[in-house]
Amino acid sequence: MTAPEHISVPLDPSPAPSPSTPDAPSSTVLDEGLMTPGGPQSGEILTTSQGTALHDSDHSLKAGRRGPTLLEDHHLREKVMHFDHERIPERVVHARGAGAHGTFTSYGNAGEWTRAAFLAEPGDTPVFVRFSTVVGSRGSADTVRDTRGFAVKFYTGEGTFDLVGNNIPVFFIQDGIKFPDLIHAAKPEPDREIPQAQTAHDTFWDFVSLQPESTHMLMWAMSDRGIPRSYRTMEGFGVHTFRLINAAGESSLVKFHWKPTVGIHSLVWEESQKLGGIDPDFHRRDLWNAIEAGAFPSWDLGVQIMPDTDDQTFEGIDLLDATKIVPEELCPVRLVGRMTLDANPTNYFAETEQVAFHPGHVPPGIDVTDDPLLHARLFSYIDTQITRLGGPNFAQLPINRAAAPVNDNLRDGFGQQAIHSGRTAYSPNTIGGGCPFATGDAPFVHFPQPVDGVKARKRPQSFDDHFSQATLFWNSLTEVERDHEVDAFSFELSKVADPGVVARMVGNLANVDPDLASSVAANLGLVAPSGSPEGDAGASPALSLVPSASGPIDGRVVGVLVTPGADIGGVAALRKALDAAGAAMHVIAPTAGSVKGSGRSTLAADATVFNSDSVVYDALVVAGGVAELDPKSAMMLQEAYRHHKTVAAWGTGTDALAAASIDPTANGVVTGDKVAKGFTTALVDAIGWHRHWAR
Ligand code: HDE
Repeated sequence: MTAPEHISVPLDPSPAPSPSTPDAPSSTVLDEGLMTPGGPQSGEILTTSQGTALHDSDHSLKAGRRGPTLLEDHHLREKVMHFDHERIPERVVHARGAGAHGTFTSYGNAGEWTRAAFLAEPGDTPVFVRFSTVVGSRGSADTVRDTRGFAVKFYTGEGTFDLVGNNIPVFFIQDGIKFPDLIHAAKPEPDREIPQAQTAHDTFWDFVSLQPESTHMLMWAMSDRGIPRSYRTMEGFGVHTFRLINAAGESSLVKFHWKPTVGIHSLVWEESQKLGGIDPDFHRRDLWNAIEAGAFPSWDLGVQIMPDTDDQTFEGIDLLDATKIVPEELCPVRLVGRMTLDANPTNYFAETEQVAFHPGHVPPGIDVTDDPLLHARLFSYIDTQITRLGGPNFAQLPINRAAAPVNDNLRDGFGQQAIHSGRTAYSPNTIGGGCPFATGDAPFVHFPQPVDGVKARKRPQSFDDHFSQATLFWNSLTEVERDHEVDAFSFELSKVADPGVVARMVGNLANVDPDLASSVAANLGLVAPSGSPEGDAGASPALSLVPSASGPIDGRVVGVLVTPGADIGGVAALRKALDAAGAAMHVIAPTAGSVKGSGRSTLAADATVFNSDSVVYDALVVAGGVAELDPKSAMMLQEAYRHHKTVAAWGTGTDALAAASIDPTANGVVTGDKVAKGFTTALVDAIGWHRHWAR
């Protein structure tokens, strides 16, 4: 897979003027030599970093075969020195992530609201996306209950736009000054460094129970949204309200949404916990494999457009309060383009690790609002890169380079890659012919918003409503989703040792909904507290994840259990049908290698019963010809069934279902005599429902 052209190929250096030319214009010339032949990875010969060919890199230079090692071994010292410094500090939040390249295709219908050409006009813009968890460290498991980062870098022709969002549309706090407190509370407790990548511990719930503004976000985090099936099946949100400016200079307020084209799907809690051990890379692997298989993940970009009024509210909702959504039923999400991810990174470190996002990277036509959470972010993101990427020149790293021409008068510093030419790195100047100068056809101009106020550490009164949208969220869930919500709160709070913290939190839940609070209290062996939830908070059906129809199954993985004697023709036909539907199929055999099937042919195993588990599959099928399954396979079927997944069998495989006590007539259980069209159609349809909650 190759990266978009502007990333794999160095930017075109402007012709370097001769240093003797007195009025040579200053310009940024990135060092071509680092990327092309002659750079760090060219030719077939192993060399030192200085290009000296080596004859041996396996033995240190010693005085005699048994040593000692000699200090003069410059190759040994360089090799170990470089290795010692291979790691850079991980991100303080969102440390664990996975990235991919792709393209954003604009529908060209947003010109009414924004002059940003990549949205206003039809056309393609290269993107790099990094998905992440928030709390865990770089090596933590993918499937933990957490918010997911959804950060998109658009390499637009008018400058880079970073949409640095999450898979949850609200946040825990309203003011960025509390972010260090929130993260300190969520991270492992500082004396024991426990627990990793978990919020189920005292300090997190201590903090959030004291911050009722967190309640709405907690409702989302404890819902199925906190344990997505895949990065490919998550929504994304810009969270804050941003501003769009059109060619006439008019401003609208906007909330950004990413809608996955394959639907929004989640794991069940038991799966997510098991996957943490069985495949900690589950989401990273899923993204990588889907792209390699050509099941390119895609999302529609949607905007909710609201008038930029003096009070910046919409239908009574304060648009500067990041703990609030604007329900889609009140303001429609209009689709303005589609993003498709079609290339995996070439090198994880160079791309996924070194990518540096910043909510302040906005091109002309997009601007920020006064959301106090956003304002702290506008400081934080480039500040953090100084520690993480070792200096101020991170914009020159290949993955961070703008697609638009750069001529910035920024000079020197650690990690400088450019060989700047000319004498003038300042403006205005005459010696450099006046270049570079500030203007251009469509420069970035901050929206001239009037500002007036008295300095105070206070928040607006409209930020005081902490529960009504938490209640709205609860009202919008189906029964099964409410059960999951209760289970999640119960699990997390059951891990909190301090009874005062638990009581305070359950007390907050009583202000959301009495059933929620009493169910959680009952699970925790507590008396249900009373609260004062809002009577008419309403509901937003768009917030429920339970689908109303079967959806696409692109990138899904179906396991087929076989034993010697399996119906190999049927397996081949099934593979063809699933392939046509965009899904992958893995043959799970008793041993590695191949299995002898019916007749004389053999079947290659993709996985074995002993190296796989039901939780890594979206559906399990027992092949015809299978007489009896071993206990582990039977357990896998039962587990898939318990997790509400599709299970299926054809021919004698149906006996194996019965032997595993699975009712062949139950919802989401597909059976047939052979792999005919009726069987494969029913199977694809059943998988498209994702889960069968009715059973
Ligand atoms: Fe971040 N956040 N954040 N954040 N955030 C970082 O930036 C920060 C917030 C988000 O894949 C850091 O480069 C503050 C909200 C994502 O590289 C850091 C505040 C939202 C990513 C930082 C917030 C996000 C980050 C860590 C409160 C959703 C990963 C390394 C004011 C809209 C980006 C880095 C990637 C990363 C600070 C709150 C999303 C420390 C101070 C709200 C997706 O700068």
